[in-house]
Amino acid sequence: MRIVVLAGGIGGARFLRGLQQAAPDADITVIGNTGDDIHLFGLKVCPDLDTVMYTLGGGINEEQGWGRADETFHLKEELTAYGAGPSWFGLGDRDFATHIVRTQMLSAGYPLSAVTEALCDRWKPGVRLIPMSDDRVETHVAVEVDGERKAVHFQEYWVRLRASVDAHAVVPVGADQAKPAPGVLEAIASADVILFPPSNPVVSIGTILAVPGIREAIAEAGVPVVGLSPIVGDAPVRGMADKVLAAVGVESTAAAVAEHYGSGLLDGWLVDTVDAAVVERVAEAGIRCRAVPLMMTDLDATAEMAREALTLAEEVR
Ligand code: GDP
Ligand code: FO1
Ligand code: CA
Repeated sequence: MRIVVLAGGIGGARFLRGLQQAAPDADITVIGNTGDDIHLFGLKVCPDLDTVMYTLGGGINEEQGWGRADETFHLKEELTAYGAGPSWFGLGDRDFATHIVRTQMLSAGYPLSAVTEALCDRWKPGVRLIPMSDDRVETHVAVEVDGERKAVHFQEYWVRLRASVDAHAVVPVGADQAKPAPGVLEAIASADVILFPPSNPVVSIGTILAVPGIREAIAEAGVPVVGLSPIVGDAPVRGMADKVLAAVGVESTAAAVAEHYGSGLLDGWLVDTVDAAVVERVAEAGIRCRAVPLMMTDLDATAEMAREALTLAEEVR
């Protein structure tokens, strides 16, 4: 079975581990979000691609969910001593090596998709990980600070500001001109099932869908498209997704997120058992819906979520 998964960082990566356990023989292609990417100290950092690669490859800091295990921060301390910022973004020594190799290869002319493949040669994530695009896309967030309206990089909004100010707009800068990376449309066209893990609907999956051609390819693939809600009990399980959902006019509920994707894209939607009351509302929107436990507390619970998603996919096929 060929499964395509659109993934952000932590939510996507953790779900993928469960999917690998639930469907060990499946051929899984992951289309990764690159809107979170940022250039720091002359290096290209791809947080969501790295989170997937490290999580599936056994190198992730499990508690934190991003960055490397057994990490040290000597380089960051030295940079800070020179006054070279930003100091609010925690790049560790081991992680720096990834960004150095990536930047070196990009400078030599390799596209990001080829670089990601090369990095995965080391980590062996057990999936084919493709960035959504080889072209530069950078999510910016329009905010108002001290009465002044300005746009900041997504990482500045998320990590430095901790989404503490309201987001007025979320813009995937460059997306309208970006092309899907090689292999993306082919993987979608030959998929047996397409899954939206419980990733951020706006700045992870929304950004991937903003690359011209990807949304259309999914809608036209003619195979089941099933998503899992990242919103449980009217709040994100983790992080500040509610702030960016508000920016695009979507309430933070499992039903509203399903309606936001819409029946033109989604065939099936899983909500958590605490949200069982919305199953009917989602069904009325033309999306087959079921309430099952959606907390990725451990690998077995996550694998069960993946099994439920694949079962729902069979029902809508
Ligand atoms: P990021 O790029 O690291 O922010 O990760 P993603 O975009 O892939 O996923 C972020 C989303 O994962 C957040 O909105 C969380 O609500 C969601 N999430 C995290 N853990 C869980 C979980 O155990 N269950 C569900 N349903 N969602 C989760
Ligand atoms: N998240 C943080 O909250 N603080 C950090 O200092 C931070 C550093 C960082 C470095 C490398 C990397 O791959 C990810 C990092 N993240 C950090 C996570 C990342 O920015 C976020 O998880 C996502 O992009 C939010 O969607
Ligand atoms: Ca992210």
